[in-house]
Amino acid sequence: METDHKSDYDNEFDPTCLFCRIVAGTLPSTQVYADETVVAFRDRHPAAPTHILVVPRRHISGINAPAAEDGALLHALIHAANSIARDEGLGERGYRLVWNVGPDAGQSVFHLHLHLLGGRSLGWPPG
Ligand code: DGP
Repeated sequence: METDHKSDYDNEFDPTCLFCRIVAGTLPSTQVYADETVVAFRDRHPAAPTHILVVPRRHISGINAPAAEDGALLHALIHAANSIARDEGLGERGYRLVWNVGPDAGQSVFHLHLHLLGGRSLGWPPG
């Protein structure tokens, strides 16, 4: 799949950000979805048989950033996540969508990303 989308879309880009570079195609990833707003790729350290990260193309530091409170952006991310989950065969079994925010939640990459986890029974409460 074509991964160098940056020239197609005039969005904010932080060259020091890992996920900006993945979105731009300058770092490799296994991409499973892309549209004009959102890119999704498989997590490098999967915590479940299906573990996909759904990210905006533009750089936003996390779901707690003011720029994340954009209805159209949130709609695009959630719509993409649900569509990917169906494509991954998780529609019936179910899946989990997770935003990690800050140190207690273990956020390690400061480019907004929605985790899509599934393919096994997921425990609750999370660890
Ligand atoms: P979080 O802890 O919520 O910030 O999640 C960051 C996730 O990003 C974590 O599950 C591992 C994943 N990750 C980190 N570096 C890379 C990478 O270079 N490629 C991919 N595909 N995933 C990465």
